[in-house]
Amino acid sequence: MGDHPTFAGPRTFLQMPATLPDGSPPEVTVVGIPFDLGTTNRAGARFGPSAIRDASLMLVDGDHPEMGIDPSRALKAVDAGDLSIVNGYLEETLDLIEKQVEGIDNHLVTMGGDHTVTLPILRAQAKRHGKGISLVHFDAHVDTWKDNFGAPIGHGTPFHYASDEGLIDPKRSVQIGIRSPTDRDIMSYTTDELGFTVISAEQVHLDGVMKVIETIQETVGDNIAYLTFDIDGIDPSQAPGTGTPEVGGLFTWQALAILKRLGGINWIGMDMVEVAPAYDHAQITAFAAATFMWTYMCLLAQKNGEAG
Ligand SMILES: [Mn+2]
Repeated sequence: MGDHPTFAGPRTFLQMPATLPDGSPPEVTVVGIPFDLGTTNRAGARFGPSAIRDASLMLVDGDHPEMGIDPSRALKAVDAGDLSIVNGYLEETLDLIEKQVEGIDNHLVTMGGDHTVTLPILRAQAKRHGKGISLVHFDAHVDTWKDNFGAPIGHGTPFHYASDEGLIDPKRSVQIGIRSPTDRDIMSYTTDELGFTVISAEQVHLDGVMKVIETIQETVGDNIAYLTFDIDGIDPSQAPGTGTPEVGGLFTWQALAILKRLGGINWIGMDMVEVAPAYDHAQITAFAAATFMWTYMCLLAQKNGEAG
């Protein structure tokens, strides 16, 4: 237990500092991305970073109950604030995000923003780690559309471009929670042409989380992997604060049970997108988002062998 209650103290993610007190380089950098120009329905994910930071304060007073780790203590981790954006300009902002991510040479976890932001992050990650990254993708939507209602780019298109540019290897990538209305040609493009393994939300419910974990582990194998978590993968009853909610989604316990068991994967980064606090109730969406990030950071700490 820390030296102050959870409602007091700095309002950064897990109350982490912007730089480490001893001046040493961090192992993990968390940043916010206040951006939502790529949304197709309800905007508001620009406020995701601040909502997730606030909600994360519930997670600073102890170790993960099963993993036995407090990641903000076990890792050399910082919350470096928000990335800069070019307000009102989508493509310029994506270029600027890519440049800023390129400047971060440790493990990057981002929060907030709509799903468009994953594309420049993957471009920067591919420059650093190499192309053909495995994607582990929680979402209600496949996000492989070739355009965004006539615009070339938006939050429904990142994995079309990421596949097209070879940043990710769809044949070693998994989408979990898919259930939105989607034209059949886009579904067959996603599964048959690109080769994504798609696990619908209903399949998660019917098959159970252990089967899902197995499929993810088999598909990704020992490849480098990136976790992209769209909060609308979770059911709107548990994550209403998002722009494009779809009923029948994952419950938070299912996503947590899956995530917690993916420590064997060779992770290179994570984003937590599409949290739009204006549609949230009692912060439940932000609590879910913060807890997924916290759990991911526990996986990283576990890998470092720094339990406790
Ligand atoms: Mn998405």
